[in-house]
Amino acid sequence: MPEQTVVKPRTKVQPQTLRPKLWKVILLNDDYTPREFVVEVLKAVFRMNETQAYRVMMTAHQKGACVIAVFTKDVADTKAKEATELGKSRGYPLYFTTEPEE
Ligand code: TYC
Repeated sequence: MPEQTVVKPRTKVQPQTLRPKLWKVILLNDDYTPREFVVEVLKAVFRMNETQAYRVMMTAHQKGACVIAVFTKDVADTKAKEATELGKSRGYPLYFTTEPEE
């Protein structure tokens, strides 16, 4: 039997990532969408109660934007799209965006 050289690959072991990166869903202010409609969308898509939804809406209204919550990327993208579409279906420029958490 011929001699065999076994070459062991030198692999660098990466520490396992325990948590997937989370993404923020951000509500942006605009001048046209009615306040009450923003509140209804927040309640429907993000399962907020009236008080939470009103606070988030007012923060975006006064500061220009408000972080709503964090999710995995898929869920954040889906919810942002769904909420933006609800506004669009009523002719409003309501806009939700996503960005990775630090
Ligand atoms: N600025 C809007 C108005 O005065 C209300 C509004 C609040 C719209 C928050 C979007 O993300 C928003 N009718």
